[in-house]
Amino acid sequence: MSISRRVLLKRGVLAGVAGAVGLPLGASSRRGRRGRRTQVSDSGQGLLFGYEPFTQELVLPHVLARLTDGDRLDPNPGAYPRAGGVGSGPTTPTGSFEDVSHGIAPEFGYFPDLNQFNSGFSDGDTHEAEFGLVIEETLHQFVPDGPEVPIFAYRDVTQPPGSGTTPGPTVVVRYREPAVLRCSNNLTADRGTATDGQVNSTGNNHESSIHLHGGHNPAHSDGYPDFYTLAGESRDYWYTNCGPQSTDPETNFAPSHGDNFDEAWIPTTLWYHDHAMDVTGFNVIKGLAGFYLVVDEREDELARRGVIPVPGGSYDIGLAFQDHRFNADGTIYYDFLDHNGHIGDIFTVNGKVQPYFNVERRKYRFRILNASNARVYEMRLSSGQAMCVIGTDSWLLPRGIEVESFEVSAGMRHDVIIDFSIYEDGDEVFLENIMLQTDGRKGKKVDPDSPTPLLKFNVVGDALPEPEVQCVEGTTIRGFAVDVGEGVDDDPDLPGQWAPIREDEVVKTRTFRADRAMGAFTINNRFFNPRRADAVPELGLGAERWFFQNNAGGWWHPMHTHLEGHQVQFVDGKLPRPVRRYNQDLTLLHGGEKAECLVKYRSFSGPFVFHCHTIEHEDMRMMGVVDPTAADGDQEPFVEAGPLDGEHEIDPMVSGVVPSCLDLEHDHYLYFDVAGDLDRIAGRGVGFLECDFDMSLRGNRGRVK
Ligand SMILES: [Cu+2]
Repeated sequence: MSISRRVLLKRGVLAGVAGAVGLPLGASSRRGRRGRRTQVSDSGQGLLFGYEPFTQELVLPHVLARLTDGDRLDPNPGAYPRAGGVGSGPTTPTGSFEDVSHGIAPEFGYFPDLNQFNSGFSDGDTHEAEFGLVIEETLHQFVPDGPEVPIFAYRDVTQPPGSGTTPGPTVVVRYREPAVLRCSNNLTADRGTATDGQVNSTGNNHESSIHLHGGHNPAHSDGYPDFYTLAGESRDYWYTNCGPQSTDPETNFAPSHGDNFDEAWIPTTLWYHDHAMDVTGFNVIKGLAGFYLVVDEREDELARRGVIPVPGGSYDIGLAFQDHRFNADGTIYYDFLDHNGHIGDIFTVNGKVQPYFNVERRKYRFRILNASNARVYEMRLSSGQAMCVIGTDSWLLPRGIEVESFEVSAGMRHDVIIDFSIYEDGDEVFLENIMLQTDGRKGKKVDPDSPTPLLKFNVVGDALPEPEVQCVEGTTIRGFAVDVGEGVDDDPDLPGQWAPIREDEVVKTRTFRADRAMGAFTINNRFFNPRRADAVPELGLGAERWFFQNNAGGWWHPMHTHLEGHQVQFVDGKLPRPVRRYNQDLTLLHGGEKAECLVKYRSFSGPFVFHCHTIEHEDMRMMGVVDPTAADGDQEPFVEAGPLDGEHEIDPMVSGVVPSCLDLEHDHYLYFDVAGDLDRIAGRGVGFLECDFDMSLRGNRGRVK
């Protein structure tokens, strides 16, 4: 399957052919109106299966098991790099296996004080938790009594083959509790067929690369698009579960602990999903996504005080929204040639078509994730009741903000409190979408009169004697570390206050234009090239001002930054919506918009990507590479940088690999090195090598490396 897009890229793009057009969408967004019996799919190929909306219950993903004594990862993920020792920074490869230390990045040396537990769980206290995920094909029912549909799923390694789910198991960790997650790709090759009872209908080897969206992790744990976990192999991902190293004493607000971490960026609601080059859209729509929650002391305390429900408890619910199309045989429809973006007419929540959820008459927290490939939702409650937003993307807000609706583009999260105590026993409320959209280009318009209900809440039971969750508009969540005109945190002893990136920290300005060429998508008129850095910030030096500009009105582009989130200052000179004025890792550019963002690159050298999160745009090359690099001291601060300032080639030795490690890694089905990746990619015939994508054929813009 992955070949289609590549063949198309080589033929269509390079020949200057505009993107092919997929099958027309037969259904409007009005399909599936509540209360009516509906044929929920046609996907342009005839009616498929009947389903009465809101007759199946919402399914909650289970929590991924922590591996404990007796079933720990084998082989051991490793320890600190030996050559430099703890705290010494990156090491020079010495030629021994220990240089790489499976699962533990060489860059770990930058993070001597990261682990707040240091329990002795691992050698050198490199990590405090181990997890295992298997990528496999499983059968899934989107509707009761419906066809059993092959999907790609993440499976808890402690569970039997074939039990993978979409979304995958939810990972729950503590702040500053580093973890190793070993991902094994059973799609399919040797492993897929070797596992008893495994469903395996694809016949193809599928590459994967897990990205922890919102995580602050070393480059080779970040899910770089071609740092693959190939079929039949495994990769260790070392997750810091920490914020960035602080570079500024004014915003390093750490009253109680965490001496040198920027607690304004303690992450909360993350998600993991596939990010493999060219095939991310296919892998995600097939099911490869899951929640990843980081809990810190402030959240604990907020729960103790009854401000929010207990994190991860019965009233803290993850909701992953997708839109699907299905083929006539019930399988998932995906058109590799629809470069506008995959749009479906079947709406799922946590992998089930239009489910219901029974709620008590109390406040709930919902972590709403747009896991769709290209759809933009404007979410609201059918009752007109406001929701209290307490977080956007990976971070909690300083204070609760009530809204009647919110816009959520592909990849975004909104963390909201909904109060069901105002309803009576037996009431029904729908979470619904009022953004009309018929293709992947963009939303057509917000139409309050044409809602598509996505999830039904059945309110049941008696009213509670008094509210046990207090959060309302204005309630302090993270609080403000400094007074930005809204006061300061009234509870400064709690960690993790929000702080702005300040103008006087800005040392460089870059502009990234989202545009289009030869039927594919570009940034600054260039296609993604995993071996070319498009921006090279000095690691840990101040902040940068990044303009994301949508050059045309035909497509919307939600721009996503890896490693670090950003703070939007203005969109076309105006303040963004109130809920999107703090920390976020996605900024949606509507037609023609220009967003001014401040961002810092800290802790880890690259390469990392930034890209459009409409996944088909991303797969069609709308990505750039940012490679934060240790300052060499000779760059002038406060300069207006060209957009391609510092462009350079990615060093194939960037992750500290040494060639003699490769055989050992191969024997253990473990690898995460750039050079090894390239060898394997070449051997397997996957991925784009430089020669596959001859930029000189583009003709008119030069700058060819
Ligand atoms: Cu886009």
